Amino acid sequence: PQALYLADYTPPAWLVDRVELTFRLHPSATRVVSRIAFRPNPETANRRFFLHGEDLTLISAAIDGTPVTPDITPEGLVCDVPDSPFTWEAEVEIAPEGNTALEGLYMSNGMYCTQCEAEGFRKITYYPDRPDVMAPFRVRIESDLPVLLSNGNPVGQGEGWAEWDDPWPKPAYLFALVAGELVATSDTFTTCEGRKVELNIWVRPADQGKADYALDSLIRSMRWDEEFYGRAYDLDVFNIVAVDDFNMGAMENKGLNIFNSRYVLASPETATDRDYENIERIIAHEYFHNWTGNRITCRDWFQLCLKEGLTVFRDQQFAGDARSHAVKRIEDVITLRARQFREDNGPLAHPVRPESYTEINNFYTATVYEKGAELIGMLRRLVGPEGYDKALTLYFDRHDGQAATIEDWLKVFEDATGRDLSQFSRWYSQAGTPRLKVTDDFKDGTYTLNVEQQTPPTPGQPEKAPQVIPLAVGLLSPNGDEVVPTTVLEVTEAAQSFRFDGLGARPIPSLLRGFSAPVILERDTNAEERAFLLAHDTDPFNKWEAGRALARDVLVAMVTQGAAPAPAYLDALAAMVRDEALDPAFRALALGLPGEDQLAEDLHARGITPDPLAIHTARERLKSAVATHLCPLWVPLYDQMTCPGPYSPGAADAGRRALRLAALAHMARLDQGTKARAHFAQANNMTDELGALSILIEIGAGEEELDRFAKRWGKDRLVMDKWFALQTSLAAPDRAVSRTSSLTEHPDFHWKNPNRFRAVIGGFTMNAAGFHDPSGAGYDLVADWLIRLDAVNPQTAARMSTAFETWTRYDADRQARMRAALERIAGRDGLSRDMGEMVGRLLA
Ligand code: BAL
Ligand code: ZN
Repeated sequence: PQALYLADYTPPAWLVDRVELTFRLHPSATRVVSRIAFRPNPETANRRFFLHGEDLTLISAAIDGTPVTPDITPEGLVCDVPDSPFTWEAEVEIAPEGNTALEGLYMSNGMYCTQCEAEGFRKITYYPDRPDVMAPFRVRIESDLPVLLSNGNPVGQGEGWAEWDDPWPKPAYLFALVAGELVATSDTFTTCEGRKVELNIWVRPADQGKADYALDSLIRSMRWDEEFYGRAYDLDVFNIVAVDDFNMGAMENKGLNIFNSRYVLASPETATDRDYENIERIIAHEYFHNWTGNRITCRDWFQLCLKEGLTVFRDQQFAGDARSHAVKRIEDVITLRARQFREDNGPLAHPVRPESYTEINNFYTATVYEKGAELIGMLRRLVGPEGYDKALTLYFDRHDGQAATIEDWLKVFEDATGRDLSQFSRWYSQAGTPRLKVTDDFKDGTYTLNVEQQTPPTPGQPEKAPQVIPLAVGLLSPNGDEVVPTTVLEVTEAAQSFRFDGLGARPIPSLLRGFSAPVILERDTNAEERAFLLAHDTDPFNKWEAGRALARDVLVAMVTQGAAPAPAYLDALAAMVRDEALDPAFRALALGLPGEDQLAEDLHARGITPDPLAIHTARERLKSAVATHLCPLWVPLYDQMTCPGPYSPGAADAGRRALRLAALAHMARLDQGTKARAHFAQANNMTDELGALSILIEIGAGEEELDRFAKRWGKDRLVMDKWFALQTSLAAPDRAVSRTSSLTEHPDFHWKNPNRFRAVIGGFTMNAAGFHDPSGAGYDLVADWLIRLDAVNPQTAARMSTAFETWTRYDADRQARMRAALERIAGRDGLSRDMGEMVGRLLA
């Protein structure tokens, strides 16, 4: 397979004015008839007529009614065509029931559905399957199934057929079709432009009643996008369908979003607070794509961050408004560090806008999405909220209906604000996480911050130029007063100093407030300063960060020196837990410890080879020490954090439940799980039930409860995903491999279902000490399953190969075993392009 390069972009030779499709659905022999109006692109001289097409059986083809015989290759077809507008007609046959890759048209539990991003449409019919070819689509579906859906507005239906018309020109990746026995949860929404929109969330009949929260989230998202971005919905219908077999989280097809059912279905008994939060966020994300992605799409797949970074940023803003900005920011940064910083630090590091790829499916990454969103946040910080709003208005005005680039995006900011963004654009092209080294001086009332920036080499990028880094800083006086409120310093040089005059005493700096840039801050400091900031910082993110850094330092000392847990940390934590002025959700987060993988990364960054088992043991010891040291606090906290009234997934109750479960987790280390067992038995919602079960498993108990849970929920596939994931991710290190192996023998391990595979195998890869078992058995187990899944579903298999992306961190023995596992995958005959590219990059 050939790599593609951003630098090689050429415009399409042919443009499409209109697409008409007829689907005659059949599980093993669906016929797709296409009628497509082409015209030459006046901007190019090239007239070669190539249509993408994969795994299609061509039945017939004609140009302006005259049959033609194109040359067919595995990637598509080439045909002689006139040098003027013409109509292409073709009929192809495809077999959706045999489509286990879940790209193109496939079947899930008797339902037909599609996934076309990025390049799935070419598995449905011959077409210029590239995002810069946009056209209106009209679709006729013929099937006996009762619900027949496609993009746009319904324009007709009868016995066994339905027709849909989408007036908005769109690229083929936004095409969608669904046919099945489905029931809707419905409402209407009247837009600020006066359009009455019918909203439907379609689920299988057995799931009826579980779409209310998704519908509520959709209505709130529609309102929010009107209020904060001035964007109204533009069709008469908005349909969402929940599908059980889905590679991604969800997909923003125009007017017909298709969702992984785990991000739609919820009831208090079956979904956790985290599930509700994810549903709200992903419903919003896909809805927001209607403008940032659909009305303005990407010129080519190298520009993926144009729609994804911006849309993630928008969903983060929405969730912050709906819940708590402080808590949301902390959660987002935890995820960013766990996924994106990890990616940026290993062999898979790539720029937010990659410059080459072999399989685009491999670039739906934390870097494109989450770092992409951080870039938007930095832009907003640099130009200010008003400049941002002006730029976005210009973006929508200027590029509506177009397939745009990152250059277009930055230009609207330059034109709207007058700011030169040439240096900022490096954030899109340079991979790696910048390190910011900060030292300080204080003399004669002047405080100086000396800042150096440096970005380590990443694959293909040995040298990095300085980037523009917005560094939000506040200064506190020794008595805890804020003497300099948050100020954004712009770091643009490799080394730079910033002065603050007129200070009465040496201040305590609060740096990188709100995590104002996706960088790693390096500064020599001490536990006293961290404890001071944990107690006094007015910036909630940095308050949390101070506690996190304290915990990390304690854990590093425990792992490397066998030190006892530092009392300064335990005392600071106790004061924080007691502080009733703090949001319970914040306190719950502050009680959390850095993850084992994060600690491995921190040790590696300090030049220490991490031992996953030593990290696991230290972390367990620290949890027990916290439990003992703060012993008098847990029972009162547990009793206080009840949620009176019926279950509500809102932020306030979710925060109380989180803090209550954090108290319960510590109590379990002191009472051998007695209270957690009672909590499990009495739980009337999944957050409490699953929370108590996790606590029991973590202390090596809970087998009986696991059985009870399975008996109760055996028929609910989403709940059973949790049951599987809990066991593989939380099993004790010496039992994780055997537990996972035996779960792969379980009759309900439906490994071709991506959610179940991710629960079992993905869950195991999160169990750092289990996965990195010194025998190498964890690596072999995962490699075996990746090989097996790759043959049926390359996309999901390839994505999970990222479990190996940290292999260079570890000792020589583990490195050799991980390399051997990867080489074994690489050596398989018939390896997919997806997996071939991933293991190639991992081993490079
Ligand atoms: N576009 C793929 C799914 C998502 O990011 O919304
Ligand atoms: Zn998206």
